[in-house]
Amino acid sequence: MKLRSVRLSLRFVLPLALVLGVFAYAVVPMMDNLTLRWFVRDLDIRSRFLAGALEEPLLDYVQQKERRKINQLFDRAIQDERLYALAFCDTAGKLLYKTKTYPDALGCWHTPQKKGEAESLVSMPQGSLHVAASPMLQDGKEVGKLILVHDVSFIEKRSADTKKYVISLFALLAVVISFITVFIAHASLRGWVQSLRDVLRGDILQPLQAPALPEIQPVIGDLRSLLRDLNVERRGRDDMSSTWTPDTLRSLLRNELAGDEVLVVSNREPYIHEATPNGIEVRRPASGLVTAVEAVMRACSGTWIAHGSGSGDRQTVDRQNRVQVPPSNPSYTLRRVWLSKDEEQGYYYGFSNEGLWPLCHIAHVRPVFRSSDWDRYVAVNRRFADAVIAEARTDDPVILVQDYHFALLPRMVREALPRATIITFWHIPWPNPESFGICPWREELLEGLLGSTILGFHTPFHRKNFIETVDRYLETRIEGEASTISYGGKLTQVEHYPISIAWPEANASGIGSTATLHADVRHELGLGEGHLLGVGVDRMDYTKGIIERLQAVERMLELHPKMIGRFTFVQIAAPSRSSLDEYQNFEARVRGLVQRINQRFSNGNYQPILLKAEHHDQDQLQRYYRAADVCVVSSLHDGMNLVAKEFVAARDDERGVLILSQFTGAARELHEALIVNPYHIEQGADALYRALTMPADEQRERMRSMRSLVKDFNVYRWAGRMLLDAARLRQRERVMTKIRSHSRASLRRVV
Ligand code: GDG
Repeated sequence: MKLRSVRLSLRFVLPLALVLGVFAYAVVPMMDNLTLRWFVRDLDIRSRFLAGALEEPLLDYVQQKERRKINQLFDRAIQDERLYALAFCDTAGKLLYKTKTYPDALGCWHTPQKKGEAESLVSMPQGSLHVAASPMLQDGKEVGKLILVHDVSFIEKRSADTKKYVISLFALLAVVISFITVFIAHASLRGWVQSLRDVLRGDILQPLQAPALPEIQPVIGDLRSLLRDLNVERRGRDDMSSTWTPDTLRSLLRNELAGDEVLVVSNREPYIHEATPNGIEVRRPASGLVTAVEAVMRACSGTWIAHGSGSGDRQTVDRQNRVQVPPSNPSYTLRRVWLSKDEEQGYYYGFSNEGLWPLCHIAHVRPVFRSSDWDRYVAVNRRFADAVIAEARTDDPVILVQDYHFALLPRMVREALPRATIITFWHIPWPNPESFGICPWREELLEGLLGSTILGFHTPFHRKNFIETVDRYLETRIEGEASTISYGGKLTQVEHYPISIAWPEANASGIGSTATLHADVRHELGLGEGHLLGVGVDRMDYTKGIIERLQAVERMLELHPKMIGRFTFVQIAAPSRSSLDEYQNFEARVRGLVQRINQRFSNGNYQPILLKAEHHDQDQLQRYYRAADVCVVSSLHDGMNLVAKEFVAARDDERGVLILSQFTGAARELHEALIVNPYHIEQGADALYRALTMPADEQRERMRSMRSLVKDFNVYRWAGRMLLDAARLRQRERVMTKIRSHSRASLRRVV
């Protein structure tokens, strides 16, 4: 790398040095000539001055013919280091007096016809001399001339010195210019490369904290669309079909998986029946996993096995603990598993949410691991594995295992159903090997997961972390290129499948047009029609960056006081894991912060933050998404984040701005969101202000691009890609089984 830079620099430095060299070659003689002329002119003046000074005593002595005194006068005069010799001639041209140093060859020096300073120079064996003759006048009449000879060797010396200095100066100049230019070129190149890298990574914050270089701006749009096309093309090749719908998924199951049965296992159930004074009510949980997998199950039928957590759940199941869902239009079976309070406490709250959840998210909350929780985790994984095995009607079902609650289940099921295709999807980030190493049962968890046929993560980064973790803690064979891990003779394919949502059908929401919603929602909140509205939708969870988001709102109001009274932020925070201390403390902090900010900026009825810490139904969420000017997703760490995609999908008016944390999986796809580092409060505040003042055209352009991506890369494609990969592996497995049984049969015949 260094050698390359040196070579690149030389490619620039050498031509520059050459140009400057040629320049110096032409300039130096010119300079030489010029300085010579200056010196000659100086000597001419000097000679005239000396002649003037000597004239009076000299003429006196000449008149008195005082040869001795004349010699003394001349000798004193040539004490001057540059005056080399003197002579006096009469008007007849006879040399009367001279110093010993005077060259005879000069005689009475006849000034050349064409007078020029350079012509007063003569070359003598003793060196170059400057000769000047000054007429000596007495009473206005010329009585002779004084010839002054100067030694000019010092001029040659100075000229040589000048030459040396000029050449050195040019050389130095060449070096300095080269270095400055090379340095600037390198710095700009690095800036360019960094900007391009940011675009490729999707980290482009422009023009927030780290704006892309202005020179590169025009390239960014092209680059993005090129990347998008590349992505579409690459994924399109894999997916067979470019538009994925429930029908595509159904036909995939029919054609590629021969109608094989599909079983889903997750902790959270898609429909919770609650016993209320008004009878049994159905509730949809606030869960990204449920949002995604439910859409797939509606398309595929099959059985979903989950924890029956609702107070009315037992009353709604049959004797096999099954109920057909969705209640309004049953299309698949929900099989409930019951857990005791103890089991739920240890497996769900304890090991899963006090241990694995903080372990996998970088949110600076320390994981807690207790042996008793681990025991419950093992036992509940066993309970669910047994339920899966019991539900399977064939020996090779397709089983979709969801999330970190069931890391041990894949191996447990594999032992009972070796031919099953087990697809495990890890919905949260996977940490680096050091972080994961904190878990006292790390080897067991990894072994459990490697019971899967396919193991999926949202991003290539999480997949890489997983492979490195396995490499660190287990003896396995890893094929990096194929992304497979071979453990105990079984192969697991590790892939990334970015999850998404079901694209809403046109006019399916039935909640009215964006224009009417805009006014209605503001009216319900007691806000004026033109009031600016921001929204955040999350579970009340410390990984979602709710505190940082509220701090950004506060900072924005500080920096732009004109927004006070004009802007309100609605934070919807569905209760989650609220029996855990960490979550209770977090909620108390959120409430305290909201109160403080509201006290600071409230005015009459105006409050800048409206905290709605309760569960909302999907229609209510859609209303907020569609009425808001900006949606803020500021997770400190998030596997994907579906709220970002839901907001984009809801905006069929192509308006509204998405502010998205760079630490979400979604930020790798939604490049046209305003990407922020949620820890940087000023950056969040700037993004908020920028979103609220963004021109409609820019909103439309960004929104249109994100909508086309989410529409194409929907949840059916997510499931479809995993099922296609599973189908390919099953196909291969079948061929291998046939080959094996053929070769066994041939062997038997031979024996
Ligand atoms: C995990 C990963 C990954 C929210 N409040 C209510 C409500 N919600 C819905 C939203 C959205 C979902 O919950 C939240 O999804 P996220 O993706 O943000 O987050 P997690 O629940 O943490 O999910 C995450 C996801 O799994 C999928 O793989 O994206 O990274 O952490 O759909 O609309 N839904 C209802 N009422 C609410 O009050 N009905």
